[in-house]
Amino acid sequence: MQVLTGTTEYFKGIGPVTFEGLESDNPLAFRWYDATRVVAGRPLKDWLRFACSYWHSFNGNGSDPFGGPTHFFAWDQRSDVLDRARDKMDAAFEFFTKMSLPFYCFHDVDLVDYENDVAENERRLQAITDYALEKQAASGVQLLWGTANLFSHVRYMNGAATNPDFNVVAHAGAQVKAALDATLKLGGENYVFWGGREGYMSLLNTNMKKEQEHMARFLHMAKDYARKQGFKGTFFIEPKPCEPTKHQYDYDAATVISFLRQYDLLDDFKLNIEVNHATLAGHTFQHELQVAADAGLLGSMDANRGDYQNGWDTDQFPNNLNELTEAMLIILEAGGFSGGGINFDAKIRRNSTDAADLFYAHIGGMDAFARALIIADNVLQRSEYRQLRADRYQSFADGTGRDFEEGKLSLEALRDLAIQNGEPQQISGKQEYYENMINRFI
Ligand code: XUL
Ligand code: CO
Repeated sequence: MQVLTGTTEYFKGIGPVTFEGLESDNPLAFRWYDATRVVAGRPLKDWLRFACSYWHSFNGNGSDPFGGPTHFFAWDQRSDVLDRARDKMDAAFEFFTKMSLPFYCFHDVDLVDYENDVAENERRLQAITDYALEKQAASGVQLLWGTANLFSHVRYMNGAATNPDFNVVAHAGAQVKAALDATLKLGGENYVFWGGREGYMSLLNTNMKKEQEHMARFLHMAKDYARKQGFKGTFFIEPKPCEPTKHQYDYDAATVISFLRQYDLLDDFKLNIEVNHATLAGHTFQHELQVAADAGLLGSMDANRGDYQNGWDTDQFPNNLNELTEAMLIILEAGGFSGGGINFDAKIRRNSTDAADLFYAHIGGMDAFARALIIADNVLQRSEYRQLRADRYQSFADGTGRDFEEGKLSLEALRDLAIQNGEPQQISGKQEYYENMINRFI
């Protein structure tokens, strides 16, 4: 990929980051991510489809509830709002191309600051997406998905599409319309809905049924509008159980799937599964991926990791090989993502303040995923993993087990078979054996 810098080079002396292999001890090189290496019939770049999150990497300034910014950006200096937005975009595309990141993702307000004037915001988004079109064409970087930030503005404090005040719902609609227009204009492959404040802080003041019906109505309107404009991509819902709300309606994959089914949205929507959202819901990441894959709805992934010692969304860069290998087993067996990819919804720490830290973070994440994919493919191709799992269900392959699966048996027949066959023998689940199989290939 050709490195793309604007008039200023923001990450001086760093990159382009290339694949150097296992012999390399260069911290600014890939040791595993060889984009063109073919694994399970496809190059790594096609399995992984890495994307950079605009919000964490170019807006996230390190502030937290206890202190202000620690990341001071050279692209955030000029007084004119569009000058500033273009500088930020120069920095972003310099980073994407130095990292060979094929995709990026954004919220509307990540690209350019918004005010309270709907028409002015639309004008700003149009102007900055004109610039993004040029940048995409010059670099080959593509938009994996766009979205609208319906949670930061003060008007959304009681929700956006689920707000009890219709005036707020209308503003959410205006914002989503403009974000859809921007996504379409940039050839975005998908569009995401993460309902950060679509939920409640207290059930005492909340009509949950009404709010969920409003959410479904809103999603239908957005989908109908985008399709009418010619959008061919997929809409993703990103489940999360809580934070910032006490309870978010898109709690987890199973909840979202049943919501999509109830409101007739299954033809257009799939899921974007995020690691730390899964763990906040009391699940493993693998569980959420499997639920989505089993429903044929595994659209995309937001990659990050949480912290075992606390219960909030820390959005750290992924580095846990065992966890990622189990995830890649599911993704390989599902045949990859439906339209999506791996978006690093992750941020460098507040005290990671060197320009190179953003590079180390993405290099680590990309290498970890590439390595996990290679390990998972080895497990599938070279171990007894598949066979053992299939053998576990052997009793349904023929005879009465098969009759059961095909609905040919009654409950009375089960009773008679229980007597006829006697007490079953113990069959081990071999959990430790399976766990060792993964470690064997790491
Ligand atoms: C928040 C989160 C969002 C979505 C996009 O937890 O994951 O950044 O990915 O709105
Ligand atoms: Co996310």
